[in-house]
Amino acid sequence: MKKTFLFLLFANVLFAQTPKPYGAIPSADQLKWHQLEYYAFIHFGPNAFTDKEWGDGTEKEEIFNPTQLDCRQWARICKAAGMKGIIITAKHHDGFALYPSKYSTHTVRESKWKNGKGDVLKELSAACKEFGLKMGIYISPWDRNHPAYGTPEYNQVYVNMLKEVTTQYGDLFEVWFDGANGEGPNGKKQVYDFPLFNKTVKANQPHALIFSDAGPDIRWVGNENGFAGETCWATINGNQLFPAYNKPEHLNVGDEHGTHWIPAECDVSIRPGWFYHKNEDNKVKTDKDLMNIWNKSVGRGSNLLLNIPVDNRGLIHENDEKALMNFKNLRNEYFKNNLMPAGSFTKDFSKDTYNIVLAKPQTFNCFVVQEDIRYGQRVKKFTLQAKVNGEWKNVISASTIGSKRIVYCQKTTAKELRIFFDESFAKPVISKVELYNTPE
Ligand code: FUL
Repeated sequence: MKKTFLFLLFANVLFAQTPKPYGAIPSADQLKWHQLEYYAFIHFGPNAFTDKEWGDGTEKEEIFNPTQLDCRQWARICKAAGMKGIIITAKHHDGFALYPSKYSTHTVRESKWKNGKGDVLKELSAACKEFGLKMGIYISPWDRNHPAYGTPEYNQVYVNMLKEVTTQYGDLFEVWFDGANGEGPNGKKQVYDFPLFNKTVKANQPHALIFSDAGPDIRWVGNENGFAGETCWATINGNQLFPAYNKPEHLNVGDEHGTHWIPAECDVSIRPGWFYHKNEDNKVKTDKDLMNIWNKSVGRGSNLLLNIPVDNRGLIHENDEKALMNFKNLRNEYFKNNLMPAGSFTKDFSKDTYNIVLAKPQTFNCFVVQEDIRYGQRVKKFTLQAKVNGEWKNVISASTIGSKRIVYCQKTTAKELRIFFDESFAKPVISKVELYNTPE
């Protein structure tokens, strides 16, 4: 009798602590990726010297000659900005490789930079290591320079280059496949062999996540403004997706009950262009613009991949650095003082309500909530209520939560709060709640 009772008690505790996963769930590497939240994109190459966004592949290699290139400066700034990694354009659509590839004659080796002895990826890899940042690679399948582009041989050329970048520069956290598929120098279009590309990445970097319009690990968010859907599911019906998938609204929102965990990543540039243009020196996004993007990317359960173009000196421009630091300070100001740190409140989590009693009344205008996504994304709609003058008032009504949700409301003062899960596919598993009084 006693034993059975103990067993039941134990089983109960176990069950309470380890809920059964609901639907598609993230892999261990995706879980780690969610925690990164914010990292840099660096677009750099001949375009920084020709003032173009899309080089046509005929640019002379000698124009690539950054006289002050300093990957340590990039890494120092990204680290100070609070970013967790850097994804660099190892090769953009113009085909120019920032490393001396054996499979191309359009690379740093043919340029004047360091008399052809330089390797940007090597320098970046060392700088990332030194500053404790992760490294990722963007390597454009579209190649407007390579003579084999548009023929079946090109897929093998591309795979060979993929092998180089995935074996020579240490661990990569992400490999970024751009969907652009235009004509090569011979006027031909390529039929990309994505299954082979994916296989190559996974063989050499089993922990790297692959980004593309169609995943398989991370999906495009469907726009280049940095905005995830107000409702945003990390789950999506992956079998419906393909490279150059033409339904951005679908990618933006995902699918409730989606069959695969393929979270959205928000890529956006700190300037209008992806590459450096002098005439955009005064068009750098402000800390407030970036905060708005933060709320609509990280604040909707996605990651923010913020592009900083490196200029023709080979440096991050002073104006971009300033904007990044102002943004870091503003984020600190917003999220420094959690009014509801662990242990400062009591909670009672019943079936569809989460009751919270604070130690003392607090004035807040921002609520941050996270689901424990190890158990899937469950909540479809929730309401935050506060007891004001003895009466429960709705202060926030929002849809999905996922890895993180940041929502704002009118300034409200209350001691008692409750979260109603209006719609949830299974009992919600909330890992964290926070409350802030932000400047706006
Ligand atoms: C797009 C490209 O065409 C742009 O040049 C840029 O690299 C952006 C991130 O992706 O598809």
